[in-house]
Parts: sequence; structure tokens; C-alpha cells
Amino acid sequence: MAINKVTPWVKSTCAYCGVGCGIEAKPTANGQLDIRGDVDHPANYGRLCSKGLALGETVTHEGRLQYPSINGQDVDWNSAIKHVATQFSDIIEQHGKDAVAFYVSGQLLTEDYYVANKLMKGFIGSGNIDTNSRLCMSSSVAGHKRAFGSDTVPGCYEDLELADMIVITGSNLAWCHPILYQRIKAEKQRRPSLQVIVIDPRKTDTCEIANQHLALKAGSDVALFNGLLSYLNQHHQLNNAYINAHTEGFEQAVERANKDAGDIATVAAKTGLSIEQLNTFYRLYAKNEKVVTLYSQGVNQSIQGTDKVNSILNCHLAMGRIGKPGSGPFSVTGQPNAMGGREVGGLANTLASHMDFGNPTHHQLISDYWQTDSLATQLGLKAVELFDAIDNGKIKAIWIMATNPVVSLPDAEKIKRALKKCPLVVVSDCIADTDTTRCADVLLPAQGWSEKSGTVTNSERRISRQRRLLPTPGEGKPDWWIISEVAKSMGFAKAFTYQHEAEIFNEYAIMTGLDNAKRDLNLTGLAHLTTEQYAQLLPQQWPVLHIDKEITHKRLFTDGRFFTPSGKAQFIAVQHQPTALQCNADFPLSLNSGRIRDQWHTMTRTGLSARLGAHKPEPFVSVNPIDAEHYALQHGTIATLTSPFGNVQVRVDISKQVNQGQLFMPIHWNNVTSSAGKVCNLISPKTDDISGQPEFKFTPVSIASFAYKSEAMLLSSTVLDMTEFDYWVRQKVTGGYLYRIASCLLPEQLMLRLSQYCQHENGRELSFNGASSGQYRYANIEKQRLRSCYLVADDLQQQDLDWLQNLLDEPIDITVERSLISGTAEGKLAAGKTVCACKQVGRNTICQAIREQHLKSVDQISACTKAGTGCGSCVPELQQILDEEGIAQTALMYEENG
Ligand SMILES: Nc1nc2c(c(=O)[nH]1)N[C@H]1C(S)=C(S)[C@@H](COP(=O)(O)OP(=O)(O)OC[C@H]3O[C@@H](n4cnc5c(=O)[nH]c(N)nc54)[C@H](O)[C@@H]3O)O[C@H]1N2
Ligand SMILES: Nc1nc2c(c(=O)[nH]1)N[C@H]1C(S)=C(S)[C@@H](COP(=O)(O)OP(=O)(O)OC[C@H]3O[C@@H](n4cnc5c(=O)[nH]c(N)nc54)[C@H](O)[C@@H]3O)O[C@H]1N2
Ligand code: SF4
Ligand SMILES: [Mo]
Repeated sequence: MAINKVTPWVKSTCAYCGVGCGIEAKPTANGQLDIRGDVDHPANYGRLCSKGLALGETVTHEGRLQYPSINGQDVDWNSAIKHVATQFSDIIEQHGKDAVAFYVSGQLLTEDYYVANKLMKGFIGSGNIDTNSRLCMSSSVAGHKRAFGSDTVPGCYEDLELADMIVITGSNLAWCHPILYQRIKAEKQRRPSLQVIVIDPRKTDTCEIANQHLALKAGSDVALFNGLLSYLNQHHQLNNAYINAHTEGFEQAVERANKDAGDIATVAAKTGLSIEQLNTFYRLYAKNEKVVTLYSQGVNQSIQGTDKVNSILNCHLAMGRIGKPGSGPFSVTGQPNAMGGREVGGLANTLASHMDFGNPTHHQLISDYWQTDSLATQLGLKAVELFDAIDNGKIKAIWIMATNPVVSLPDAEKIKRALKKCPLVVVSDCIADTDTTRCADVLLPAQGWSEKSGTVTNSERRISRQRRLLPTPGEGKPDWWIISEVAKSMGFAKAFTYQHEAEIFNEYAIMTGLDNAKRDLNLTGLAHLTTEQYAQLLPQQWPVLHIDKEITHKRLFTDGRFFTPSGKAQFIAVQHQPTALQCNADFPLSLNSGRIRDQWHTMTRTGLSARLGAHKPEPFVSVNPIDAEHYALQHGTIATLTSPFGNVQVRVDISKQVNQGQLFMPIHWNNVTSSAGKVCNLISPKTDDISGQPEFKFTPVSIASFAYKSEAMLLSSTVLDMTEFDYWVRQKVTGGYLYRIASCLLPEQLMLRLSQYCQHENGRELSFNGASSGQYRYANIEKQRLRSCYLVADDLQQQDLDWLQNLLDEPIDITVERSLISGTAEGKLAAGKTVCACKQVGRNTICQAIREQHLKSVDQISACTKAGTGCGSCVPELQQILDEEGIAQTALMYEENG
């Protein structure tokens, strides 16, 4: 086995997305980390995106959950463990084993996940352990299993560089898997003939590299891919040799596809695309031999998610494009260890190491291996059902680990209500204040990313080590340790004696080989690592059959053999179905939801970095200009969105990126960071019948302008409770927090309320009271540092106030004082909103450079301002600014010329 070289930089894996980039980290004197990309890691070869680069800023102890507590009282670990174990045991005794549940996460390490699954399914004996991967990957898992007989991602990242055509569908790769996007972009620059097709109802930044963008009607993917299968059949483009030798069910699938979408005009009607667009796409797909179809949540998060997956797989099977260099369907995983969780059986309907419920051999193997006679025989409840069961009292104890369901599950208010009435809610997290910890009876402090040690598996089946980089504040413990202690205390001591994460990994790796490698997942080559070997483990793709040999399994299914009983892949006959709910007169617009570039999920970690907060500081809804006009919405004002499930209030972003009739909202804001920016308050809890994955991408809503009378910005070095105000949002800035507030009070009344939040015993005060203009400004300065300040007006949107973001960290000089009093940036404050987070370049600087230096390309902007020369993820935004400036200048010329 190759060994990691000794270096003062410690190698580990990025905390965020499923790309699984290798990082190198070195502690700094102030307790943070210096971070750089690991040039040896095959996922990223040294590159990192904005989130990866900012990891060092998120290891702060600010806001950490440090001690175990019961009902708000700090307790020692012994008491906490005993309490959880006793309560779980009592509830099981009184109400049966299915009255308890775990809800876990793709952000646990494989070792944590394995132990959680072993305790629930193996020893408590219930299937009730489900994971947030239900919200994320479960349609892909179900689709893979139907087609391949196993949950296998057949390809690898290198395929993206070997392909002639990449179809990116339901994925905003530029923002959500930035390093894969950059690999594709670099390849396209090297080889412009590489065709990139983006299929997404929205025009995202990913479209920057697209030869074709197909803005299909939300939810119509099955029609599109059935149309493709039908086209390939009609035009005699199929790989009949492959179909005959390696697949089953083709006839039924193509017949259904023909019926659903056999005629291109029907496909056009169902998808909202033109016949010409369809023909172009279909022709390219037929012509190019090496095709990768890469997909993510636009496919998975639908009541037809599983069918969408199979409609994609059907086309690949029909062309024999699977398990070959540069060819294959590619489900990219979201979370850092979404794959690891699937491997160890974290879903309520799977068993450990890709074994299955209902398979007597598997049950026997696991029971013998774990030496248990309680192995669960019934599938557990899937996430949405599981919280329904909490709501209706069937589940009486829930242990939530490394996920924030009060923010991320559909119909979030209901989730909160359910937890509030549940007799026992245990939450393991590393952050003290989240929407979910607010509902907990017992809080257990977990070690965070930089303190933990274990393994994760990325989208291309590559297992990488996550290594301990920093000491843990307070009494945080590894999740596997916490679970094992509870297991021991519940009477299962013999099976949970682990002293080190390496022991758990070994146990798991041995398990994957139990039936002589009859499954795709096989880690027997790693099954007997010494602690030292585990410590030095290099990134490698499974299956790993021999410890000493170089990787031989970049791709699976290379021989056309699958894990179905017949060994053949299965075509699945699918047909287009409408979304669960449809728009109507009361809820006329469809709401889509997803991610932004610089935030991760519920912001508990990226929300700690001021640099990341600057990109999109406030929750928003993107609205097409025609709808904005129809509903009388102005850009930058606030709108209330209402669905049958609840409502939210967010800023209006008028944008042609969304088509008429559609809205888009980011998923990140919650009740800790905003008054009402939590998108899941609106989301319908309807799920895919097969996978149980919710339809996060389509909920009918209405929209109306929120009439406020005053607005404010307030800077404070500490977290403040702003719940008295109608609308507020918290943004992390260097040295503190920036609050944006809107209120139904008059400006003067709002000013009086705000002044209570800025009371300091001493310090120099600056203030401006413009009663006639309704403008009020105040600042408190001590030793040339700002302690707090606010600005109030009837409308702040017309003013550029992004310069406020850096003030708590800025020595206050006369230009800053003048800016604070006048409310207008002067001198160094005039750079504008941060666009390039790495090089800290503001929008105004970029716009000015474009205008004054007559810049015509992103490369020229980079050369002139350094923007885009760090991680490169702002390059699409630079292009957008360039385009906008171009339009603005043309308009200006037009105006000047009359
Ligand atoms: N910056 C950032 N990156 C992340 C994350 C994060 O929080 N922040 N989270 C990670 C996780 S866990 C995940 S799962 C991934 C998700 O990664 P993605 O799936 O790429 O992200 P989303 O923004 O959820 O959705 C992708 C796209 O699906 C489109 N879409 C909506 N409806 C449809 C449809 O009917 N058909 C098609 N074809 N497309 C549709 C949306 O418009 C959206 O642009 O990102 C990972 N990476
Ligand atoms: N509307 C809408 N909703 C969605 C989606 C969408 O596209 N639209 N996407 C869905 C998807 S794909 C996903 S993956 C989910 C994500 O949603 P969540 O999983 O709920 O979001 P996170 O913020 O990642 O929550 C992780 C929690 O674990 C904590 N944590 C971090 N590391 C550790 C650790 O090592 N141990 C422990 N014990 N805790 C830790 C963090 O502080 C945080 O509180 O959201 C889903 N919800
Ligand atoms: S792409 Fe960015 S967020 Fe994802 S693993 Fe790599 S550095 Fe981390
Ligand atoms: Mo996800």
C-alpha cells in the first residue's frame, strides 16, 4: 500500500460536497487553519472552490455546542449517556422497538454511520433509522437498484474529461460541485468540440459552458428522456448487440416510451421545448459515442424521481454506454459522505454493506457476524413518514445526528410541532443554536469536521481519510463514541467495545466480503489495516480487493454483468406524470428551491465565514420580470410567499434566470438567521412512492409585496435577538453581525427601538437625525473601532450599503466617519459588494475597471483586478457583470446618441 508522506501540512478531505476534494491544512497561531488544495488528490488535483478555501474560517469556537445537557442543564457525559440509554430502553419496553428512531446524515463519517446503523437495526432491532440522504439521493439509490440490482455509481471523474458529450441535468454543477464543473470547463477549453448540454428549468451559472440549454418545464424529465429513447429507436441508433447480451425489458420500456413520447411534437408539448431544440439534443446524443449524463436534485427531488433516474439509465443501456471510458450515467452525490452512508446501510430500507431486507442469506450473514438475534426484519420508516409517526405519537423517542430537519424537511412547521410534542428528542450537533437544537430535550456535543477522524466516500466511490486537525473545544466527542457509549449503557456492551475509529473501519470492511464478494461493494483489501495503515490510508476507489495493488476498478459493469439475479441490467418502463400538486388560481406560481454558491445547507458552518456571507447576504426569491410586473413587485423589496403549508418573507430578485410562472428560492436561511426565510415552510411533503424522496423542486405558491414603512441596517459585535421586528436577517461579518431589518413602524419609531440595541456605557457617538427625510444614522466608536451602528430610512434599497460589511474590523478614520454620517461610502469603502471572495474584490472595483480600461473578457478582468484568480468560482459572475456592463454601456450610448 502506498503511504502518505510526512509533511507539516496534514492531508484531509473537504467538509462539504460529494466531490470530496483533498485538502491540506495547517493550524495558525490564532486557532484557525491555513487551507490549500491537495495536489495529489485525484478528485481535485489541488483545486478548491470558495467554500473549501474558507474552511479555515469556520473552525471558530463561536456558537459551538460544548457540553452535554438535559432540559437545558449542563450535565456530565455519564449522566447524559445514562439518561438517553434509560429513556430509550424504557420506551422500547413499554411501546416496542418501533417506538424509537434515529434520524442521521450524510455528514457523519462512515465509522459513525456504521455504528448508528448497527445499534438500531442490529441490536435495538428496528428498521427505524433513516437519513437526510432520503431527501438527497434516495431516488438515485432506488433507480440504480431497479436497473443494476445494486446501488452502484458506475463511472468516475476522469470520464468527464474523456467524454465527447456531457449532459448535465437537474444539477447546478457550477455552484454545487464547483470542482467537477471546473474540470469540465478546463477540458472544454482544451477541446472545444466537447458538447455540454444543460437541462434545467432555470438558467443557472452552469449554462456558462453549455452549447445548449434546455429550459424544460419543471418535472418533465421523463418525457424528455422517453422522447430520446423513442428517437434512438426510430432512427435505428440503438446498440442492439449490447441490449441483447446484457439487458432485459427493452421492449416494454421502448413501447411505453413510444406511447408517452413517441412523437416529437408530443415531447415538445410535455416539456415546453421546441421541436428544433429536441432534435438538436437527440441528434447529438445519437451521434456522440462517449456520453456522460450527470444528474442531481432536479432529477432526484421529485415525486417521479426514481422514474426520472430510470429514464436516464434506459437511454444509456440502450446505447451500451455504461462502464466505458468517457461513458455512463453519473449521479453526483451531495453530501461529503452520502455514499458512505449508503454503503453502511443508513437508509431505512437497506442493510449494512449493500445487503438487503428480505434476503435470508443476508439476514443470516449479518446476524452471525454481529452475533445478534435481534436484527431488524421490517423496513423502517422513511424520513417524511418517520416525522409523521413522531407527529401522531407512534414514535416517542428520536435521536437526530448531524442534520437539521426543522429547516430541511418539507412542511417545516409541522416538523417543529412534531418534535415539540415528542417525549424524547436527543440531538447530537456541534453547534449550540439551530432550529433543531431548539426542540431538543437532550443535547450531545459532537466533534466538528476539523476535530474528527475517519473516512468518507465521494461521488466516484473514492474513500478518503478525514483527519484530526485541531483540539475539540469543551467536551465534544466523536459521534461513534457517543453512540457506542449509549449502546453499552443499553446492555449491548459486547458489540460496541471500540477504542478507535480504525477498529470500526476494519469491522465494516470485513463485513463487505462476507459472502465472498458477491456484491459490488467490496473492501476486503482494506479489511485488516493496522492503526498505522489506517492513519496513512490514501484515497482509493472501491471495490478494493487487494491491499497491495494499485486501483483496478475505476469503472464498474465493464464486462456488462450486473448484480440482478439474471446478471442483466433491467430497462424500466416509465411514463411522464404531472407533479404532485398543480398551480391554481390561489397558488398560481411554481416554487423551485436549491442552493447558492457560497452557503452550505442550513448555514451552521458556512454561515461562520464573513467571506462566504458576502456573496448573497439575504434570502431571496427570483421572479421573472413579467411576473414581477404582474404582481407589482420591485427588485430589492420584500415579498411574502404563501403555499398551502405556510409562508416566508424574502427579498425580491427580478431575474430572467427563471421563466415566467416559476420562482426560485435558496434553501439556506432558517429561524436562527432570519425572521421568515426558511423555504421548507412552503414545501409540500409529497414524496416519490418508491424512494420516499420529497418533491422539493415544485410547490404551488402565491406571491405578494410586503408593505413595510421603514428599513434598517444594524451592525453589532454580538448576536442580538431581533424577533420583535417584522422582518430581519442576520449576516456574519468580520468582527460581528450585520442585521437587515424591515418594519411596519415609521422610521423614527424604528430608530427609537434600535437605539436600545446600541447602548454602550462609553465611547464616542456619531449621529445624524434627518426627521424631515426620515433618515437616521448612529454609530458608537471606541478607540477608533466601531462597536455598533445603525442606519434607518423608509427605504434603504436605493442606497448601496455593502460597505457596512467590513466596518467592525476597520480602523475608523475620517473617511469612515464621514461615510457613517452621510450614509454614503467614501474613500476605501467604495469597492462595493464582494464578488471574488478569495481575492476580496468588490463589484464597484470590477465595474469601474471594465469601464475605464475598456475590458472585454473575464481574463482581462482577472489580469486587471485579480478577481477570479483564486478558486475561480466567481468567473461566471464576472462574465455576468461584463455582460451587464456591456448592456448598460450600450444603453447609455443609445441614450446619449438620442
Ligand atoms: N454551494 C453548495 N453546494 C452544495 C450544497 C450546498 O448546500 N451548497 N449541498 C450539496 C448537496 S447535499 C447536494 S444534494 C447537492 C445538490 O446539487 P444540485 O442538485 O446541483 O443543486 P440544487 O440547487 O438543489 O438543484 C439543481 C438544479 O435542479 C434544477 N431543477 C429544478 N426542477 C427541475 C426539473 O424538474 N428538472 C430538471 N432537469 N432540473 C430541475 C434547479 O433549477 C437547480 O438549478 O449540492 C451539494 N453541493
Ligand atoms: N426546500 C429544499 N429543502 C431541501 C433541499 C432542497 O433542495 N430544497 N435539499 C435537501 C438535501 S439534498 C439535503 S442533503 C438536506 C440538508 O439538510 P440538513 O442535513 O438538515 O442541513 P445541514 O445544515 O447540513 O445540517 C447538518 C447539521 O449537522 C451539524 N453537524 C455538522 N457536522 C457534524 C458532525 O460531525 N456531527 C454531528 N453530530 N453534527 C454535525 C451541523 O451543525 C448542522 O446542524 O436538505 C434537504 N432539504
Ligand atoms: S468542490 Fe468545493 S465544497 Fe466540494 S469538496 Fe471540493 S472544495 Fe469542498
Ligand atoms: Mo443533499
